[in-house]
Amino acid sequence: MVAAPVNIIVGSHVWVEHPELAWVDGEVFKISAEEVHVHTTNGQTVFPKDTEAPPGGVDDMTKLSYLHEPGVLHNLAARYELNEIYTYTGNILIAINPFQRLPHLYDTHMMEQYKGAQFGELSPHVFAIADVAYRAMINEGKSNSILVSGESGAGKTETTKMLMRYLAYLGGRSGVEGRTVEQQVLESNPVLEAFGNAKTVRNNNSSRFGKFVELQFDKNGRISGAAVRTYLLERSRVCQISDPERNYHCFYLLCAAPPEVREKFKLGDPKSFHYLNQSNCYALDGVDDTEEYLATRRAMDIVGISEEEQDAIFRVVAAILHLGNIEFAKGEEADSSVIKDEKSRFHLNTTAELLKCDAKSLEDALINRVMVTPEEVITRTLDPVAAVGSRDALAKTVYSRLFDWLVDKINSSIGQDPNSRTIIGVLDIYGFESFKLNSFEQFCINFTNEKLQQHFNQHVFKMEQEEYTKEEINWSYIEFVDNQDVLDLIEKKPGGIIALLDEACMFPKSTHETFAQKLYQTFKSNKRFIKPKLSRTSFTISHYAGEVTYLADLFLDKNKDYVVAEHQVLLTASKCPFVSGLFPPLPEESSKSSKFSSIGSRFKGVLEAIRISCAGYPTRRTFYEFLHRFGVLAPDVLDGNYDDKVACEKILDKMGLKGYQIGKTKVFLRAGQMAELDARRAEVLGNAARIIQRQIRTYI
Ligand code: AOV
Ligand code: MG
Repeated sequence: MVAAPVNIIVGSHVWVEHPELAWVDGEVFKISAEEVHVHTTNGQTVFPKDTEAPPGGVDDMTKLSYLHEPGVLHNLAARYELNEIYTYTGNILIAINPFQRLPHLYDTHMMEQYKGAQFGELSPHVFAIADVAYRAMINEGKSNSILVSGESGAGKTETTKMLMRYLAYLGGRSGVEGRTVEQQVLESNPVLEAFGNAKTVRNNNSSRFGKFVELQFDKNGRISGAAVRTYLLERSRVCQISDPERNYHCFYLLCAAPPEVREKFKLGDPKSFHYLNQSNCYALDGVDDTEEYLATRRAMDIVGISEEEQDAIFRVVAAILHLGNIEFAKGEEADSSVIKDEKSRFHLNTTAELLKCDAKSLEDALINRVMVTPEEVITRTLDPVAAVGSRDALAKTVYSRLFDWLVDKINSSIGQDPNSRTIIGVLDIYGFESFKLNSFEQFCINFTNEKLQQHFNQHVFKMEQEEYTKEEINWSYIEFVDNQDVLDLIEKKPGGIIALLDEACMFPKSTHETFAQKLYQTFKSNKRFIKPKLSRTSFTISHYAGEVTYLADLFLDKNKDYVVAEHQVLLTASKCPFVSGLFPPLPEESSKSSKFSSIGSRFKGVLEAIRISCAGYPTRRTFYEFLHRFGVLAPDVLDGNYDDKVACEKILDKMGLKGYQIGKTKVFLRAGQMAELDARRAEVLGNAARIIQRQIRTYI
């Protein structure tokens, strides 16, 4: 039998079942109508006929009789053919992006079905995962987090929204009109997506920030508050995009707003704005930006952003577009610049008007720097290149402050429940990225994913194995991919790449070349670090998900995350309270842009998880819990005065179960054994209930 990807071709590597060796690997060298001819690596020629998995595949990969990569892929492919996009691996859900709407899969009827259903009873589904978390909270008072992980475009954000919708369904007030907490939580998604998502090469709606949503529940299991935490918005996109990507959605939807709005903000064709016309992509297939503008305003209403605030938000968005159109020419003095022409002056004046600040002050803040020394105040001029840098820095600062404001506003408007004792968290990050050219943004994104991968390793693998060791049960160790060495390479203090980058940023003389040289020297013999031949400024990191080559050229600039003092002064003085509110007077700029989340996980590395869940003991109970639950299966054992461990053993024997292990304090069951015991228990309890009913009836 062959277990291989569905499409076998000549040259495919396949696994072939072998009477003694279980499986041997081989290569297909001929395919005829009835037969596949395979040369195995142990020197045989075989003609396997059948495929291993049943036509629709198995819904839980721990049920696969043999575990290897082709078998897993084959199973996923077979299910995907039938639009079965979800498959379990023990208690992990694997989702494969269908790239088409499957409305019936997420409708109210489906939600009703999964509500309270036993895990594993129905087909694998994202609702089942949310249901487990919700039940654990209701029944055991446990908080839980659901981690959604996958490469860019895999479907994390869509999955997160489904999870939130289902939790809002379970914990919401059905039939209540108006702005309920759960509605606000759900509507925060379109608002954040309008300002934090953009089209990339991999995904038309790519999240350019990480997000952790914490849903708070009251003692009745109703959603009583929520907190949204975001991580590291990609700032560079505001002023720099490459074809065929787009800037953040909000710019395009504002350019498509009703005419009176566009007039008010002096907006026109997106093609006329430098921050948008660096790419040839303006419209997205199947997306109507006018409709998106209205939908975003509606979502803002529900989230609790007032008309006035909405107006100010879009005014700032428009100001950024005008700001980007200000160009500079060389000034009369050396290394100085002036506003290039009338057109640029128009945009300068419009920017100042929209931000409600003084046009002359804006001009000064763009082209001059003031240095205060103990003796005097020196004004230094910027050349046109530096002035463009200053302009772009201002755009990025304003935009990221605006984004932070939205997050804060959503949090304060939904409100936190100080009495909530249990939460369900949902993490949705930007997925692993590897483009033709990768810069600091990809470095940060991939570092975040690397962190999540480590969390996943620790959680699923290390803890699992430690528990087996602690309980002294027999266990042959399975090597899993440990990515601690990549993390050390990146984040070790001192000596890691980020530490070296921060150091380079502090020395005025450093360039990207000296930085790259320093990396080459320091990590010469690091297995995870590769210097590409012939390159003087790029470096390759061997990530858990593959090798990625980064261009170090803009790392220094992009790492410097501080607000230029002149920009701060300019905007603090804005006559618009919204704008000045984005720039509170305290210049407490301590941040370097290396704030990363360490919560989360990721599951490409899937295979290791499957191996452990399958070979391992996915369900375990303390002796006490076990006896409490399954004592009814053998009342004689309970009466027998055995110690707990022996009593557990006797019950398991009586049930005829094999392959379980008894540790020092816990019983470890194989996959499926808990369900079997539960079924027997239900049978016994069912009988007992029937007997009681019958007795009652005879009394009546
Ligand atoms: P991501 O969040 O994982 O990428 P998304 O959740 O944005 O990916 O999914 C990308 C696109 O795939 C969506 O816009 C949908 O068109 C489609 N899609 C995903 N899941 C489903 C589903 N369950 N049903 C139907 N269509 C789906 V990134 O944020 O780029 O890492 O950074
Ligand atoms: Mg996303």
